[in-house]
Amino acid sequence: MHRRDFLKYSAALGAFSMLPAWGRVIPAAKRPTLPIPELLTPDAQSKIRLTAQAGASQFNGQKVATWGYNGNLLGPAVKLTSGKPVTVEIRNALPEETTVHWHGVEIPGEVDGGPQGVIASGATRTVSFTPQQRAATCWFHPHQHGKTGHQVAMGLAGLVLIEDVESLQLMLPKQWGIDDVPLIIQDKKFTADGNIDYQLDVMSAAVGWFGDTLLCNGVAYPQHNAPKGWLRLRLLNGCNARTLKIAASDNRPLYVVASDGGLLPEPVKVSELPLLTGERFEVLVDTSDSKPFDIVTLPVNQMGMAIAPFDKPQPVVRIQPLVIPASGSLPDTLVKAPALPSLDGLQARWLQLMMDPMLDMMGMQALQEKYGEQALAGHQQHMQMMGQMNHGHGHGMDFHNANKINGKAFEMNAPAFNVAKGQYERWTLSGEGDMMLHPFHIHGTQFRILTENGKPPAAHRAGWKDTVWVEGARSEVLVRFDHVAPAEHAYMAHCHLLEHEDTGMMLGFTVS
Ligand SMILES: [Cu+2]
Repeated sequence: MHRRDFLKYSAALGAFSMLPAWGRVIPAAKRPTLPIPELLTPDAQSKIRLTAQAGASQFNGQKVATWGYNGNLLGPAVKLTSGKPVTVEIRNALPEETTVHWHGVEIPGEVDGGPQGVIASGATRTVSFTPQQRAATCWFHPHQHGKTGHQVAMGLAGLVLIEDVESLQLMLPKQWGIDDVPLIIQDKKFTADGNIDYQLDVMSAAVGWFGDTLLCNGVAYPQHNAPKGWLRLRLLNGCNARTLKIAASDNRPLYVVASDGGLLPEPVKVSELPLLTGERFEVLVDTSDSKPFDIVTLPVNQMGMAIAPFDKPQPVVRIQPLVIPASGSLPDTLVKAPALPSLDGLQARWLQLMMDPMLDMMGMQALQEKYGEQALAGHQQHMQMMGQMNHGHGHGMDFHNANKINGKAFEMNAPAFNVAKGQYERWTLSGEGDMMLHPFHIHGTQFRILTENGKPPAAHRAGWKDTVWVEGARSEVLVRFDHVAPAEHAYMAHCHLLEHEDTGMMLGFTVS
């Protein structure tokens, strides 16, 4: 047991020590304990220190080189309060350049940590900002252009928890690591010599990088012992490319209380909860029947992602209810949802997401050669069609710039357009033309989804969001930017399938 876990358990046991002996925790013998990221709050000077560093972690008894913030893998959960300023000192102790992007946090482009916010190896960058938004579970991760996929795969990711008055007044479970539990879910694969087996190549540029091992907070299939009652899970899909479909192994319902940008008007009961890469949802689960169960991810119909073992449900974490009762509850209503403004006369923008058809075909061929027919997840016809279209073309295709928006691969120094600060705009994100999944993310805003891949959004996706599903059809979002972003620190709009992003499916835009 790590010292941190021990402290956590001591604290939990301390709180429960009034209970009779039969109420005490009986630790599971074999399964690893779910590690809980340390809460990092601003100090008396409103300061937080993060160091991106190289280290090592153990997987399957093997030592593997990993990267983390303030540790070997992943990072702390940075807890901020809406309206309170914070200064973050970011030291880069990695052997290469990196950036730290505050995903979902509405702050000026200058401090947003996009690909222009480079921190050289050995250097420190200090950013100050004041989150003004609603309570939400956000996250931070690298955004180094062309390297984001690799740096995230190496382990760089941490949570940002924003609190506000409203969220504190609700009776939701709030005991960090006890009944308010983060689940950072990622897939990885390893080389025999103890490294994370990452490639950015034609195959991953087309379908994304994926692994064969599922990790939850950095360990495979851990266990969490939870007080009996309402358990709050803060889910983050931190995978590079893999869509998750979260469920309880015994089909007990999940009550979604928050999406990317904050609390929903009321809980939404679901039995399955798909999460695109980069997305967060907070769910409450009732454990009052005292029966243990697993949180699992079910197979998804995404190219490359049904390869074994992901052709079957994969356990994420075992939940073992304790005898002691939990203190939180599931409120009937959460927060007031502001009505959508009138959509008449809004500035409209069209972002056409495009994959070079040659990359599309070559990527699928590579996938089929390596993993067989089933890896295509029913897209065989599409591949044959692409093959006919591309016959004799595509020699010298540069996969590093083969993913595009509106016909252009990402250009660092050429923002695509300027948005007027504080004005609503209606953006259409079109995936028409290829059959690939594009989880699309926009910096500097929490938006509302008007239509999602040609349909009205599901109830739990109709609140505050920063990532939207685009897959062969159109999605429309209502965006507004309340901070400025100059050309030197433009905001990004991009596919959050990290290998699509790294190979060009991203544009910068300014706000003034
Ligand atoms: Cu994409």
